[in-house]
Amino acid sequence: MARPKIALIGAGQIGGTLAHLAAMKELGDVVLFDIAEGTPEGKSLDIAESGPSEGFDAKLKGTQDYADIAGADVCIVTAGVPRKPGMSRDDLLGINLKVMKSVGEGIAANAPDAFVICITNPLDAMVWALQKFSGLPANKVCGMAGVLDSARFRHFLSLEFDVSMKDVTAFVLGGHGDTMVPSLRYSTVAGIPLPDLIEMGWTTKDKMDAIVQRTRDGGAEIVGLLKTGSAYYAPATSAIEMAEAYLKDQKRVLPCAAYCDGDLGVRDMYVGVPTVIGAGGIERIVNIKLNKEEQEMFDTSVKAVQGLVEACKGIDSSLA
Ligand code: A3D
Repeated sequence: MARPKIALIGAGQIGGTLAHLAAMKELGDVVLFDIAEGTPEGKSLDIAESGPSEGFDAKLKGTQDYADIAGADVCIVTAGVPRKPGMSRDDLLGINLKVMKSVGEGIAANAPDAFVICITNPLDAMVWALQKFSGLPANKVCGMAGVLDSARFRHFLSLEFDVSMKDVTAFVLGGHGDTMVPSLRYSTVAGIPLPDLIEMGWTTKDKMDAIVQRTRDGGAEIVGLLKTGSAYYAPATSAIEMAEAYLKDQKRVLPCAAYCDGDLGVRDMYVGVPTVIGAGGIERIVNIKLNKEEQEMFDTSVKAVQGLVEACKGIDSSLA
């Protein structure tokens, strides 16, 4: 059986890391696409030359030609610009919307059967626009944010409790922005919900609130440290987790930006919700019950995403 084909649209910091991870995990052959001449070719060759030492079997190709992504099983989109210190994700909207139009057309023409994972910010609005521009079925187009935001939350919780990150589960819902909703009730250590751990004296509500805020600011914390761009190792790892769930039909339960049309009360929008990812793409949205406080936070987050979607419609009339 032929190896799966993974197309990475954007060969910058995240794109290069995605290519390295996909090859090392032998998820398939990798095509790295970018408009910057030489970058995808150079990164592909460099990663291919790590193959003999690592011992993986995967072909890598760098290109500026969309024809090379033909028949891709998975497309992961990072094309666009990242933020710099002082910028919010929303400041990227105008420029990255134009990029989504060309990427959507390129995918529609060459890889219409692919499972598409968008990472470009502002995430929830960009994945919404990418699905519209590409015309691919909504269950085959999703955005990576929840896995990363939850991983950040899990990491901080594991430090607080001094336990393995493997035993910490967490859910972050809503839009991938300052209003995201890290849920205490649905986050656990080995199945014990965080509110119970507060009652057990393992931690305090104040400490949990501080960790929730650090999670919300997780992207900005790294932008502030790097100064020249945004995070890329953990974002790439998170998207690879989603791609692997699709390629291996793992039926993983992962939070991601999925198309909601009535789910959790959201209409015609992409927003972070728990999903099941398998060979059918986004196979199911898990319609969890939110309490009053969570629902208010979720609604605020959805409103923020709605504002960005309306801004997209204002910029590109074909989306209206
Ligand atoms: P960067 O290293 O700048 O790579 C972006 C690449 O896109 C560059 O190589 C560009 O040449 C290329 N590019 C620009 N326009 C096009 C185009 N029209 N077609 C093809 N390629 C193009 O950025 P990065 O890899 O650090 O980040 C990529 C995106 O991911 C940014 O928008 C970030 O804001 C976003 N990001 C999202 C998350 C989430 O959790 C959602 C996390 C981190 C970064």
